[in-house]
Amino acid sequence: MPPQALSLNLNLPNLDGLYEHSPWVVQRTLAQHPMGFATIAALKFALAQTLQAASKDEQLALIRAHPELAGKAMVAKTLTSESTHEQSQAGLTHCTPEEFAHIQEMNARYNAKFGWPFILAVRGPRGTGLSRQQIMSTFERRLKNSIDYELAECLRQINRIAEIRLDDKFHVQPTRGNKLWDWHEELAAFSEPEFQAAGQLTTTYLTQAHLDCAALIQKQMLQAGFDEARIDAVGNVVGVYRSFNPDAKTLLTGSHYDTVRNGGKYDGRLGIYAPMMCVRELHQEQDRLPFHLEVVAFAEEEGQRYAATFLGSSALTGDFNPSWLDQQDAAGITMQSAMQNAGLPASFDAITKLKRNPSQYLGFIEVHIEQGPVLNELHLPLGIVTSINGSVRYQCRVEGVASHAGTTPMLLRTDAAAAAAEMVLAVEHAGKASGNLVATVGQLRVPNGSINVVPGECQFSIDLRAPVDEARQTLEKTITTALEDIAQKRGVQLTMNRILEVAAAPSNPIWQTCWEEAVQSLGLPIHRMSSGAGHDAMKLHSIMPQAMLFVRGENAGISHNPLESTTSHDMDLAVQAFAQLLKNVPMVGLAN
Ligand code: HGY
Ligand code: MN
Ligand code: MN
Repeated sequence: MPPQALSLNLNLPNLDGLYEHSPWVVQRTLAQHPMGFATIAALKFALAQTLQAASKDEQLALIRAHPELAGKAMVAKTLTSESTHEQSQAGLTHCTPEEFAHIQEMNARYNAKFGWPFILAVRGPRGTGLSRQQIMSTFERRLKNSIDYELAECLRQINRIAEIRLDDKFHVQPTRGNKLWDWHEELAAFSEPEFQAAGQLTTTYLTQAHLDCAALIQKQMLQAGFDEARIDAVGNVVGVYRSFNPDAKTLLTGSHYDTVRNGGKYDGRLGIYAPMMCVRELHQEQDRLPFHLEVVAFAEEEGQRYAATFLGSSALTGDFNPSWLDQQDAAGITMQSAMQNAGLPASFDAITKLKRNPSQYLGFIEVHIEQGPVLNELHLPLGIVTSINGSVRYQCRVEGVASHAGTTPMLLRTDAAAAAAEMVLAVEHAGKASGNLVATVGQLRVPNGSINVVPGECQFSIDLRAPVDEARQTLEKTITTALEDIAQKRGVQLTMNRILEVAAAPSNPIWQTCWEEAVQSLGLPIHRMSSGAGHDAMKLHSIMPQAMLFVRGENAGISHNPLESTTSHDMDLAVQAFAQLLKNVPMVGLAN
């Protein structure tokens, strides 16, 4: 089905003041698009492209046209009306003397290092304004960046400032994205105690924080108008919005709500909330789809508490490994007892009943933050996933001989940690030599190590990823051979326990096209890209067609990090794309 041609009839308001003291950005953009624009998103992307294509001198002149935060222009009251509004809304006109002095000092350091003023969209990713504390901590953090990174980040911030100013000019608000933002904030309130105390987000499988998340998502689903929302035998939260046709097939969607330790608020969760928002709107309009919509908040994808990655989606595909029930966490608690404590059946028999019958499903679609820098660099809010890289994970153990650090001569040692260190570098070297594959040692520890003992044991993890399985298998062979040679040379014992292997998952062409047409309907270009991160979609891939939509991340797309972020505008566009896809499904004959 060819995407319907969009009419380029967006009525433009006065766009003066969009880019600080720099009308050329708007003028050049309008001159390059004499036919006009279909949507505000299309206009924003064109403006960002003008900035991207401008000369470095023009980019620097634009950056230097911006006032410092709480700087001389504010004191002298010579800010533009837009900047006055923005800086006062962020409370920068009410700094304490200490805050004012701290900001001045940072302005001086920043200018000395970069040669231009620090630029930050102080109205923030939600559009309601960052606190002074958030502004100052961002300022300190960005002072550590490289020149090139900061130049790109300042241009990103300038586009973000323009994006929010456009809302004012068009009298629009990203209402869906704002609501999604608030849902994420509510969910992020639950974190495991020691992390909560440090202001960090960690919700690993079946901890109290994790159970609180499940209960909240279930409540939010019912409030949004789902016909049912239940917690299943592995802790997935399953919401169903039934079709007007009781015999219809089901479209499956969702993502995970568990997090890595000290993780971000949007990894997984955006893929739950975007479809939930669509159901909320369908329900408000008393509208029903020609297919059932099943939204699953998967209980476990990250494999943090137990080495049972994709546990939630594995239950749906019939891949739940019964041996996982006997796995112990760091405190020696088995998964089965954690399930019992959570009031779950805790039996393999009950879990096997969760397997979905693929013949009743149209497919699986997932929205996820990109977790990388690509969309950020392209100034694109949405991307189309063409394939999810396959991955393999190992837990490795090196056994040497513990001995006295003071009396054991260097040449008589069998040092497990030194051997592991050489192995870690071998993993890195093989990854670098592989081209576009990645190899990571994310965990490295000397169990019960002492400062005055030559380590007798050292444990580390390995995570390998590749878009093509054969390439990953070659890298795997290279690495295992290299590590065995090191073990041999050093006289240590190496055990490598493979704990995960997931094949690369190419997107289903029809569902990928559904995403592409949905994105095009927003007036945005299509950018196709593979996923370096693993997702639940790669598990569902084994039993039904799947395709994913990526959403741009803030802070150059950083993820598995508290800096992980997106904006309410980008989340709003993800919801719009999802809603459009739901409309397109019947047209591509998938809903019969
Ligand atoms: O590791 C991954 O790619 C995913 O975030 N679990
Ligand atoms: Mn993740
Ligand atoms: Mn994820």
